[in-house]
Amino acid sequence: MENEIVFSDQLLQQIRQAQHVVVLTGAGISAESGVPTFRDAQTGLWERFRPEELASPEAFRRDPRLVWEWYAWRRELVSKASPNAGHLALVELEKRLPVFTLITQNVDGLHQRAGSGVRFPVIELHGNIQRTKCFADCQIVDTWEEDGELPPRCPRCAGLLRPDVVWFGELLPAEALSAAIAAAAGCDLFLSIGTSGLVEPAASLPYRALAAHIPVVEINPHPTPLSSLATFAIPAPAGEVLPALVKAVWEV
Ligand code: BV8
Repeated sequence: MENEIVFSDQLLQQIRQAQHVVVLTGAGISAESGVPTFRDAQTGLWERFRPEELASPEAFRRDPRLVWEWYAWRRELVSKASPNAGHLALVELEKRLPVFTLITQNVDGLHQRAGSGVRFPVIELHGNIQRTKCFADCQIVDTWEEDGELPPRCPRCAGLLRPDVVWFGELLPAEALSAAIAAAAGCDLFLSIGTSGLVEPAASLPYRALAAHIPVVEINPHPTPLSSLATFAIPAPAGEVLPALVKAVWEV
């Protein structure tokens, strides 16, 4: 078969023998679902903004309506997207491995829609765009009055509503981050998939695995700062690599 991906026997053996595999995903795993990554040019009316200019409390304070509408556009985009073969292969890994920890930087919820999180909860480091919270008291809000004003107001305190995501300059959820750090340093194999590795503290996770002498696999069609340090670097799309990897390991 042309372009068949060949994996090293060492990698296949390591997965077969692993008790605990950790996967960190970034926007690249959702690229094949049609969800633009952060490094892709913003499309349409958002092309004149950089994500970092919109994904921050300062941007929200400066122009809450603009930020709310950016997230509404992304929510719409994500709701029309479907999990791809890469997401589904990670569901297989969760089913087949003794222990599996999926850590995601993505806020699109596609891992859960694919079926991840049944045996082990998905660790969402940066929140989830489908959840909304009050900017004033940070409490999650499920329903609110739509009176045409954007952003809508919190039904409890009339504060502005915002997406339940971690913005630049905001702390990550402490429990999620400490679980991710513990998993990265305590597993047998760490896979970094579809991330440019530029945003901290998520970007430090593969290096924590390397520091603990845990083999690290990178799956990314483009080089990143991790590529030269990873134990295995597979320069190909996740939607192709991951199903082929599951097939090669379990000969399904
Ligand atoms: C924090 C949610 C403590 C929102 C996101 C100065 C001032 C303040 C802070 C900082 C500072 N300097 C540094 C910082 C820390 C800052 C940071 O890291 N900044 C960067 C830009 C330098 N981090 C923070 O602020 C974090 N909080 O540190 O708190 C603190 C507090 C105050 C002051 C200081 C410190 C919070 C970071 C979280 C931000 N929120 N998302 C939203 O989504 O709207 S981050 C967002 O961007 C994503 O969640 C993701 O994490 C990141 C994008 O990264 P990737 O997922 O890797 O996506 P990217 O597009 O970059 O890359 C895609 C990759 O996929 C590419 O490599 C591509 O080749 C590959 N690819 C493409 N197709 C495929 C593929 N791979 C596989 N298959 C394919 N088919």
